[in-house]
Amino acid sequence: MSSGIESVLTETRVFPPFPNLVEGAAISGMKEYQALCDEARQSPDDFWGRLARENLNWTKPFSQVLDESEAPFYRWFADGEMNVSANCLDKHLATPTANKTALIFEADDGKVTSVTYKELHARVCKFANGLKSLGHQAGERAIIYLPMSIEAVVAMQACARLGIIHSVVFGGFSSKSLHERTVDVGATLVITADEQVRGGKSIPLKNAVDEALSMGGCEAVSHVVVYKRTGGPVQWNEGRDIWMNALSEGQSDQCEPVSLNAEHPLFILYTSGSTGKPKGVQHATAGFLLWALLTVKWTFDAKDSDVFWCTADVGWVTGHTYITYGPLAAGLTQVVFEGIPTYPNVGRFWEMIQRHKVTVFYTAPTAIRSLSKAAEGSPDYHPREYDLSSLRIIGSVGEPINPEAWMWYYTNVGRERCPVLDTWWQTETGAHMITPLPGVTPLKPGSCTLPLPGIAAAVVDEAGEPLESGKGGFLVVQRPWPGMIRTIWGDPERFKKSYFPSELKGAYLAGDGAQCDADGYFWIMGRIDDVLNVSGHRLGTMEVESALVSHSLVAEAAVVGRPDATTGEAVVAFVVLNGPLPEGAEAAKVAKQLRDWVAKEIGPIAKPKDIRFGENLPKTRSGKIMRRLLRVVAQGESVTQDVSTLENPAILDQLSQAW
Ligand code: 6R9
Repeated sequence: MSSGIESVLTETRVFPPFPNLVEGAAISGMKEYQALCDEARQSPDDFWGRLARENLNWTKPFSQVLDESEAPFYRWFADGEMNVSANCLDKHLATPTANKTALIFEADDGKVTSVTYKELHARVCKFANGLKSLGHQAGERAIIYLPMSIEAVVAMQACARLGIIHSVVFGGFSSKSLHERTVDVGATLVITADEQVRGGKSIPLKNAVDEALSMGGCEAVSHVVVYKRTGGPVQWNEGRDIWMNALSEGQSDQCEPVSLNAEHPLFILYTSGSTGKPKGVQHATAGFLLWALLTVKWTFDAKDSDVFWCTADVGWVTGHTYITYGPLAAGLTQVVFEGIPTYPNVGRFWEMIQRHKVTVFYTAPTAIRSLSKAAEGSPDYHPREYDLSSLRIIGSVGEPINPEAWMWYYTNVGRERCPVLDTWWQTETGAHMITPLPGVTPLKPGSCTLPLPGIAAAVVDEAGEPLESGKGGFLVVQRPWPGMIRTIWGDPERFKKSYFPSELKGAYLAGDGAQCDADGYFWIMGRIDDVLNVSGHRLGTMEVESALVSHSLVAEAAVVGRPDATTGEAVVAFVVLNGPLPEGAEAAKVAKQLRDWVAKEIGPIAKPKDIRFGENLPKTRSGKIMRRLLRVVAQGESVTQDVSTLENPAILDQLSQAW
């Protein structure tokens, strides 16, 4: 299956919307979509103000929609007050939704537990009261390092209820990454579990927290709350550590949601940028929830009868927007999944869709590509062996989906009767930005199609000038929107420089390359910066390089991406050792050592697939590493470009051997 850009650019198939999904859709038909786009363009304040009043419950109404006085530090609904948790839970209590299932949790071993909205509300209140009893309050920061569980949703919602700003760290990140984030965010509270379980294996989490907190700089952390997931062994720090169930036990199931300013930070989520240090993307209370809820309604055309399943982890933004917040605000029943798609077999996803009668399924291209490959080899677990008739919409997120994977998904999972929604968005955008709508958009495999109403997306050149169709350039958003990033935690200058460079005339720079076709459809071409996308996870090349050079054996390292048929991109590292050039078994041994080191420093997702050793790296005479050439070498191709500016052209041969 090719994942190259060539197949995207020659794509001509078009799939019109299914009539049964047009009728009664939240946005029904191209005319209605156009009318909303026009309303947003002509009077954006009225448009967003109306939607904010219609969709959110306010404890204090706002009088101004958008405050641009400190642009690009935009403020939305800034004198209004509300509470996100009240808008996800309390608002349903007086309606029939109170007794509806909110979460169907399926654990790694297949065990299913569910909670209604009323029960979830009670659990969130009890836990919030527990946190209050420890003295935690609005404005503090909590690190959440939990496996997928009902408890993860409870922890996030409880923080939101009290105005504690959460920063979720993916359970696959190392103690070193956890430490870095705990220090940067200035956490006073950590919520974790004894262990997590993936594919039948237990992996410690509490140990990693203990390790992170012992690295120094985390003295502000006064409590570590531990969810007992497996009962595995943990060290106990009396006075600091407390079991999650013990904390909730005996607490009242009523906890008044704190009325918070619309701009109060709801969460900080770290994501990779083009330097070694991840960025703490800060989102605001009201604007984020509005955008999360609206996109659940618009993109997924949410119906009361839906069973929604987003397969992401709450450690990523997709899990924030489309597990913890959006679907609950919309009152949906949703599936929350702990395991991996290949355990106990590669039919796990299809079996779960069948078991829970999932109607809206949202996953990542990397999962689709690996499951399509697996299904061809294990016909018993092919999606055609399962009853997937409950599905009405299937979505994709995280990276470009190549037309071949799109067609496989459309044919085998959607059975040619469900639209594939290729949703383009980012941690920074809060929720979907460019995506098909089931009741509106003719689909073209490989294109994320058209921007949502209110989203002024465009493709521009270096000077910020719009490009004509067919020309590749920078993807930008020319007007602010409520769900946008507010700043980088603790680094407003970096926020301005990364996202609002002065040449672009005030537009938001997404960091992706794109082009529009003659129908105005967007085709995303991947990152324009030094950010890789491995299995839908963002990874800075600099982050991996810093991890490598921090190893005592390594003198210098350069990391590039290489297209990969399953993971989208793979990490290839070029390494110069302090000692002599290793060969044979010695090279294989050092390569393994370095891979394990990267896993320990950042997390297993950052492990280089190939490591290449050289006595030096290809450099220009001024000493710049020629990454362009390294990308060619990484793909196993011979360099045909002009290498006359290279100081040391012979080095390219040395670097072609993969370990
Ligand atoms: C939601 C999420 C964002 C980056 C983004 C882009 C890539 C995401 C995509 C896509 C093409 C899509 N990306 N969705 N590229 N088509 N439908 O993934 O957030 O982890 O911040 O990654 O992912 O490169 O810039 P995040």
